[in-house]
Amino acid sequence: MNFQLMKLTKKTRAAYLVGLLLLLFNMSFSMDNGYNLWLNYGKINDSSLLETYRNQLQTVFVTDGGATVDVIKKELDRGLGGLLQQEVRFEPNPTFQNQLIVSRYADLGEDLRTLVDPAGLTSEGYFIRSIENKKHRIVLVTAQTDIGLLYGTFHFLRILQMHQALDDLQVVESPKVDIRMLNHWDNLDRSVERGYSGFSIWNWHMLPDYIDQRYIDYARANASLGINGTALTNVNANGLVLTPHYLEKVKALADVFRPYGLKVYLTARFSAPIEIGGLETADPLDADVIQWWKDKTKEIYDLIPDFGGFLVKANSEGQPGPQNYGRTHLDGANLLADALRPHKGVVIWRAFVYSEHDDTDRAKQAYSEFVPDDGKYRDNVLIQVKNGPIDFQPREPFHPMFGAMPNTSQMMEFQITKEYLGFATHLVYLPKLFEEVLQSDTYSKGKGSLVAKVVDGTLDSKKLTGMAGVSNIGTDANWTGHPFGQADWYGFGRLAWNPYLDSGSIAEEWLRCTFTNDENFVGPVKKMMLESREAVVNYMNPLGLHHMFDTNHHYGPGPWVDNLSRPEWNPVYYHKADDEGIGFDRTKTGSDALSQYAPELGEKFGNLETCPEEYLLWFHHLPWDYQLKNGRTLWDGLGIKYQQGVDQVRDMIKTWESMKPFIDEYRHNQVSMLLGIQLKEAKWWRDACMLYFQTFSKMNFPKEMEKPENTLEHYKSLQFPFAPGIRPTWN
Ligand code: BDP
Repeated sequence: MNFQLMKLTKKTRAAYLVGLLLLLFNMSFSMDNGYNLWLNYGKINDSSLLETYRNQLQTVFVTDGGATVDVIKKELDRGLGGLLQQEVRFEPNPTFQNQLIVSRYADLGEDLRTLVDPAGLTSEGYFIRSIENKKHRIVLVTAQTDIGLLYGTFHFLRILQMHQALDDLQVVESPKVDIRMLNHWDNLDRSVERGYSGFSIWNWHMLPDYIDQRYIDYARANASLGINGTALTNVNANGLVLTPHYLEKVKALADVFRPYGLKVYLTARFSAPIEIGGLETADPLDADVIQWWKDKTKEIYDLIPDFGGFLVKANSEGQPGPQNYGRTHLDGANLLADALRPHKGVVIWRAFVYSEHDDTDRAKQAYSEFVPDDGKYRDNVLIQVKNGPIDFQPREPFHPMFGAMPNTSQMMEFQITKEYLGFATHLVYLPKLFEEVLQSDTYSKGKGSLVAKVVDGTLDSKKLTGMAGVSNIGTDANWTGHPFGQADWYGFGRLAWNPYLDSGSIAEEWLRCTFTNDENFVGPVKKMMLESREAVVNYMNPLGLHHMFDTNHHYGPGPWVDNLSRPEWNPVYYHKADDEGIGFDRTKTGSDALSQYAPELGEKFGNLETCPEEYLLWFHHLPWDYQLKNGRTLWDGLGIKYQQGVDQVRDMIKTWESMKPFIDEYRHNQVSMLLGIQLKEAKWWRDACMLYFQTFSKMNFPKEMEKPENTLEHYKSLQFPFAPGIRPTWN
């Protein structure tokens, strides 16, 4: 190549070089694989804005400090260097001349101190202020702690990413929730239960000596949102992670995460004292068992002094637990709480329990097991409750335990991975779903007792609060499989920081930071994201239907499945379609699950006049010719909703196709192909469900509905033994 160039004239050589550079530039433009997530510090193309920023941020001063301060400097170097496309000039001292100052509150000079009031800041909070100093400008980021400074730094960079003015910054932020964590359902063999974006990012085999760059970027991404905890392992736990061999590996991860404010948690298998401890029992009241957990916990803290604590799934779906010994969840949780207390750790005990030996409505079982013990749990126990009473469905009413345990710390559990919402194939913007749950009114202390207030603890003055999200992260180049899956991780983090944020603003932030600030892109794509959640409800589970997913892998429709060993694992248990009608009667005439809600809601949902149609078949079994509010029969209404879901995906495709000019070809193309699959699968859901329900209703499809593309027999015959995310064989 060089030799060839040598023979060309100077002019042609220059032309070749320019061509080559353009090609490289184009390639990088058209091949963004999404690895940088929303921390995309691409150059600001608006030249006047770039000039203004460059002028206002001529130098940077960062306070002295340890590892977290080093991280802050690195992030600023990367962020400002990328956005402003110039070398970042760090000054050893404040110059107060067009400078960014990042400094702990205690280190500020008197003149700056008077400008901020630290009283309102928690240890993780921060201020960002712009200050005029004679002819100069200062942007000040200050906090009580280094972690607060790190969070403030990320927020500041986001302001630049979103091209906002620096002239009048008055940001005061503190997280509203204490524990903001991801739950990885990752197994030690690197498979991920309900994971659709590759393998587990934890390379257990090569830890502790090999530190993958991904661990660092994972910590950066989480810190940029304020996520401060990560449970590394599956709730269907393997006791091996508590053995010295693995704890060394966990320590290596904890050491990487520490400067980013990210604490490590582990799932504790309740029978670990037997499996790895050599005891004969795991009875929570047995003296040897109590001692074993104390010793094990101490061993962990000797390695990881800031270890967060244990996350436990017990007596649920075959997992061992205190009930194996005739004890209760309370006994189990308090056992671990006592072991953790001297080290300031917490137990996060999951309320996702239901039993095949209990023939009451599955939706009622968790409440019945936990609520009577309200107030008896130790103060370092949090009960982690899924957002809805069944299981992460496209739509559920909020879980009745929210608001029903005023004297126990409760933690929200959302699922970020889309087990029941189209895997990593469908574009469904989950923060819209999270927002709906958080904004639901429990009425537990009268009107306005929002789930968000239970989560942030303000409703009952709780001392310890938390929100968890089941991770959608894997080894895929872009972390989440679907490029828009990143928005779910992002949105979860933002809502964990502040459960009152609105999902629209979050979508906008994410789009601007991830793709572009071009309004022609942000407006339509934000709209598409916000509508995508209702689309999936329509084409999968309209009008309050739920859990109609095919067996085990949960890929696609299986409303006909009725042969599984446990009744509540069969979709027929949930829709109860028969010749008379369809739906689960949870009123007094049925399972009476409604009585677990506040009386105001019991009345509202129980009365057909006032029950919102989106929960209709969740709470009622209704005849096929029941008349909906628009005058159409329930049967027609179902078909119309299914069709609407399909049409909404068509609209999404149309919107996305017109977005081509605004973003890189690579991600545009990825999303286009995925939307194509989403459309195919939306039709599959519509056709399979409507054909199956027609065997009961015996009515014609409404005229609005397109003709099914295949027969019911065809849909029933589909098998997917290797669908991703399948449950591994549990221990
Ligand atoms: C169910 C999943 C299963 C999980 C369980 C849980 O299918 O893989 O183990 O939730 O949350 O939805 O424990």
